[in-house]
Amino acid sequence: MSGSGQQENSERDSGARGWFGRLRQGLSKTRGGFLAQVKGLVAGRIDEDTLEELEEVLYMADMGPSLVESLLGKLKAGEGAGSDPQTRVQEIMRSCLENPESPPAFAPREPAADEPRIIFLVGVNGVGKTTTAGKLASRYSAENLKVMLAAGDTFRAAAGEQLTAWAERSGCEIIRHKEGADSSAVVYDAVQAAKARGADVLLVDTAGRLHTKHNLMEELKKLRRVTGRLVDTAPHEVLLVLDATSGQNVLSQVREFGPALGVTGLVLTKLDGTAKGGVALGATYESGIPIRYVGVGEAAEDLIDFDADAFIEAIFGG
Ligand SMILES: Nc1nc2c(ncn2[C@@H]2O[C@H](COP(=O)(O)OP(=O)(O)O)[C@@H](O)[C@H]2O)c(=O)[nH]1
Ligand SMILES: [Mg+2]
Repeated sequence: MSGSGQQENSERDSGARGWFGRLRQGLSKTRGGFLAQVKGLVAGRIDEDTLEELEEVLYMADMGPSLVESLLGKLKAGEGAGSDPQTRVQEIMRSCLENPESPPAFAPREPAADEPRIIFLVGVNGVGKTTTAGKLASRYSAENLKVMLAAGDTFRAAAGEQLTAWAERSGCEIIRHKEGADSSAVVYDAVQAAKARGADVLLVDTAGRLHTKHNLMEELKKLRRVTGRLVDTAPHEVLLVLDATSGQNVLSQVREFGPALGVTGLVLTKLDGTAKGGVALGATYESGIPIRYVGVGEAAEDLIDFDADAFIEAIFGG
């Protein structure tokens, strides 16, 4: 599985079709939106007025209070004062991401050699869980890994159909029950099947809406327990999927789901649809949970490994 998320450098630079080209394209609204303002502001000298305006722009960009305060604090303290202002802001942003406000509470785990890697996709309705599960299935299949999908969202019939379409596209097996079935039964069957058939990866799609939010959380916790009973190191990764176009809600979803569900990584989707892609940075800074992937479109190849340097370069770069 070593190759799972590793993007080759050669792929990076293959023009608009390389992953960096798609990332840049996906972030074009952000680059043209608030970051154009940031660049304009820091083009000259950074003085009191600039700092005030910068604070406003960063807040408007949904970067979240923690990251904004930390950035401004470092600027005020004169960090990187020797470099040109834009480089300073970029460098400070990079160092904030390397040193988040809090350390991550949960780390991904490694499966034993003969066990499947089990990855949960969680998050509220419509953020892109099913799509991300499908994109990951095609990516892993392309690496010649044996992939299975579990249709854990039994609440909506469409979710199962959507996941089936992805399974067909990537040629992997899907475990799916009828609409309204108990999702822990689906997950139980899927984990058993993945073990029995020697799958390398099992991707578990889950529901984002139940009758109440409390029910949703309890159900997701139950899925974790069921899985852990069958494979004690599992789930190996819990990915919280977040819709970058939903602004400040991103930060509140991270606060709510992160600790309750043992989230090990964030996926920021729909960056192609927002000028406020900076929310991704605020979410990871505040929670300490690393961003694993970003989504910049609906196609299978529009899921890109997160790399802080590349991300910052793609939003600031000329
Ligand atoms: N533009 C864009 N659309 C996306 C992205 N990820 C998901 N979507 C779309 O968002 C909608 C909801 O996605 P879905 O996977 O069904 O969300 P779920 O309810 O969390 O499972 C679908 O129309 C997806 O095609 C992305 O990165 N970019
Ligand atoms: Mg879904």
